[in-house]
Amino acid sequence: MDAWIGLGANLGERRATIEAALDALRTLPRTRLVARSRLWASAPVDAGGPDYLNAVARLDTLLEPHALLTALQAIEARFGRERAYRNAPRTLDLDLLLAGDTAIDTPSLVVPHPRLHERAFVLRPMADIDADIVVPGRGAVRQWLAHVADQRCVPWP
Ligand code: PH2
Ligand code: MG
Ligand code: MG
Repeated sequence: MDAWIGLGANLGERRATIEAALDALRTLPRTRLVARSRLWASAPVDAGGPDYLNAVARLDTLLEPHALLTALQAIEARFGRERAYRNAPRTLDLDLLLAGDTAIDTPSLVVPHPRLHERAFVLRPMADIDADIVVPGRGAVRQWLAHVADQRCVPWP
């Protein structure tokens, strides 16, 4: 399965956390990290607190989506993720954005991520890897980029 993961952090040592989380993704069982984006600095969307660093990783995995989600949550916990309230500032957020061309709608997991096509901090890193990737039901990432041009989200050196 071609799985896309969004990474975000807006508390603590953001860059070190994202890089360590990418290493954690590399060590998942039956999984290969195929590509990663640059780091992007972004203003919080629908949330408060400090600016985020965001990135996206593309995995080739034999894990099924719910098993992958469980593995992502274990990595978040390892990096001290707390869930104080919805969209609270966080040390690490790992979101399953796409799981191949499948659509999943369960209480614990909705894929494609329902807001990914509205968010520059997801679309721009995805476009680093492949702007022609199709979000099932939405179309290619490339065509959504223009809709989020007003969102502050810049490459982080
Ligand atoms: N994540 C959110 C809410 N808002 N804003 C930015 N810039 N980056 C994020 O990763 C982010 C957000 C919920 O997970
Ligand atoms: Mg998120
Ligand atoms: Mg999340």
